[in-house]
Amino acid sequence: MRELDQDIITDVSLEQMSSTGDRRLKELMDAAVRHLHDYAREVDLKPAELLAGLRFLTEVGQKCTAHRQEFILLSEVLGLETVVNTLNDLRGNERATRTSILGPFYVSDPPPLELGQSLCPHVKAPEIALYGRVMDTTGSGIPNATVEIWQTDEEGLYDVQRHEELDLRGRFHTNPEGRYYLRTVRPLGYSIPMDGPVGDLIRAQGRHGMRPAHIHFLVRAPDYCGVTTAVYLRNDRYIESDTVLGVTESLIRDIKDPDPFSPLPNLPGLQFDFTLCR
Ligand code: MBD
Ligand code: FE
Repeated sequence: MRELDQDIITDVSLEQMSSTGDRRLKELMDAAVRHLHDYAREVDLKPAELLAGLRFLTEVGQKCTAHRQEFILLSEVLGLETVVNTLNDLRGNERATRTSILGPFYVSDPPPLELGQSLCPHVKAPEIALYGRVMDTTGSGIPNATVEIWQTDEEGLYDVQRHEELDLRGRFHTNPEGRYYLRTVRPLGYSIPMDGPVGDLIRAQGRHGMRPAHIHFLVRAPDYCGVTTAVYLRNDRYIESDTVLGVTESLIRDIKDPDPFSPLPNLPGLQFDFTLCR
C-alpha cells in the first residue's frame, strides 16, 4: 500500500473507477473527479468548508418541490446551463436560432390559441403585437409549426405566481406562410426566486438577482429540430447583467412604436423570427 498524498489520491481514485462498464459514464466521472480534486487543491479546501458546501447542496435539494426546482436554478446562476446550451448550439446548424434558458415557469400543456388572439385576456395593461415567422435555413416559411409562448405580466410576475388559472401563455400554430401573431403586454424584468439557498448565495455575492424583461418560446415542427429560446428587450436596465446568463446579442429586440410592419395595426410591435434546422 502506498502512502497517499494530495496528488496520488487522484490516480488511486481513477484506478478504482476504471472498471466502469459504460464508457460515457466513465468519461463523465473521471473528469468530474479530476476537476473536483484540482479544485480542492487550488483553493486549499478546509474540512469545515467541504461540510458547508455539502450542507448548501443538501438545502438546495430540500428546497425542491413539484413546482420549484432549486437545482436547475443553481445550474443557471452559475452559468452552467448556458455553457451546455452553447455547446449544443454548436452541434446544430449555425443559422438556427440560438437557444436560451427554459426556466422554472414552463407548463407543458398551455392553452391552445388562434392567431391574433390575446395571450393574456385577464391582464389589464396596454397591448403590443408580438409576431414573426418560423423559417427553415433557406428562409422558407414553415406552415403549421407549433409556437409555445410564456411570459411575465407588466409587473414581472408569471401566472403561476399569482393564481391557479393559466394566463400569459399559449400554444399557436403558424399560418401557411409560417407566420405567427398575437396580442400581449410588455413583460417586465423579474427577480429569480430569492427565498432559498440560491437566493442566499446571490445576496452573499452582492448580485441583484434580476433577469431582464423576456418572453419565452418553444418552437417545434415535424422533421425540424425544436428550439427553446427567449426574446430579450434591449432597453431593460438588466440586459447586460442577467442573473442566469441567458441573454445573447442575437436574441435582443426592441418594441417598435409605431411599427409599420405590425400585422395588428395601431399596436406597438415586437418582431421575433425563428430559423429551425432539419
Ligand atoms: C425566470 O423567469 C427564468 O426565465 C429563469 C431562467 C429563471 C428564473 C426565472
Ligand atoms: Fe422567465
